[in-house]
Amino acid sequence: MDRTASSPPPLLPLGESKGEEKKQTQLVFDAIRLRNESSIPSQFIWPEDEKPSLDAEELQVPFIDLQGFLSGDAFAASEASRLVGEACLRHGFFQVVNHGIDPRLIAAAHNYVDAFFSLPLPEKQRAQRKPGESCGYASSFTGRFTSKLPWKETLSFRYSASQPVVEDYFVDVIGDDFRQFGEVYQEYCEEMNRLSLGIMELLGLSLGVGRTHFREFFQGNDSIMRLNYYPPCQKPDLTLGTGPHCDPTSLTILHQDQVGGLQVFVDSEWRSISPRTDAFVVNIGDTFMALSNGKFKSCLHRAVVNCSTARKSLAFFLCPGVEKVVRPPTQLVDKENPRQYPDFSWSALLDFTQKHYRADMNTLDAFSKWLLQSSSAQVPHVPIKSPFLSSRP
Ligand SMILES: O=C(O)CCC(=O)C(=O)O
Repeated sequence: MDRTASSPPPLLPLGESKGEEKKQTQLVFDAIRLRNESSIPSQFIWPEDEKPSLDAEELQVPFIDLQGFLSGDAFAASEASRLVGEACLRHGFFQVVNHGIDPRLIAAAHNYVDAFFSLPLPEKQRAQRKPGESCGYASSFTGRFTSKLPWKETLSFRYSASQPVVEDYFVDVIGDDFRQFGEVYQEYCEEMNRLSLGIMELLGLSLGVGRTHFREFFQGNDSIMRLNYYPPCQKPDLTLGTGPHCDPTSLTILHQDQVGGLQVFVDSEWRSISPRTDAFVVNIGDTFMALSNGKFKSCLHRAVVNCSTARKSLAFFLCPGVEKVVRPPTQLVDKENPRQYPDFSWSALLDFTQKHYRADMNTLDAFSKWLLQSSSAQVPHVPIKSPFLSSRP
């Protein structure tokens, strides 16, 4: 759609700083208009070597049937943990089916994504994410970065295993009319919490540290839920919906709608993971990679967009409680397997990714280096005999 005199440009100058030499203009990604534009603003055009392949081959990841495990069958638990372990040693991605989450709840969560993102921009901006914060509404990352911008809008909010903060968030920040949104996402997050603690049992079994170790570690988790909305783009071969990154969090449970767009970097190639309504895509994040002493992989992934259909995904990011020290269990550390990363708190890593570093495939190494350089006096002493900085897959 060509812009007309009466329709303002989708990238609106929000404000200008009165610098002596140069003006700085902040942009807004107004998806409702941009989705039909035949050319896209340069800030959304990715460099040649990062441009997407829209026809990536399928990545064969295991489908873990959780039914037996969830009903207490010990053999099913050991089989599921074996498959989970194999996937996590290789790339850290697998899918779960028969997970016990009501499909009506998943459908409702997707419907509310549509409802929220089709609101006029000023309404969505009631929840505008502030600089340095990890929660709120973000129309692309125009306020934070000036290049390689993602073609998406997101709404992120906190989930706490101890308080109904999701419900409160919608009412307090967006308004009383959004109470039902809050109720649905509160319930959805509670189910994600339950599922992720179950998966923590499988991860504990597959790492040989027992069923309860990681479950207990994440019992009082302080997690993040993100709603992703990718509008159509008339130049999908030039941009990315979500740029390549490893999740800094511990475990991600993703539900994608039927459109498709998730890609994972495995064996030096981008591969896609096609949607399946009855499955959740699960992946290890950097914090769990540190908890496993580098054994289980946090893998680079991204999302591509298309020219005809908006895509939605629901991402629950399990994170430790704020006071927790991230340190692998003693069984995973010995002479042959020295410590790979220093102790850290999740809040320090979150702060690093919000204020100092744009998450990519090297976040954990960069963070470890930064921790050691900038605050060695404050980091709890960890006796290690090897360099922290491992070479990443
Ligand atoms: O939408 C997707 O498929 C991926 C989303 C993602 O990687 C993220 O939200 O961090």
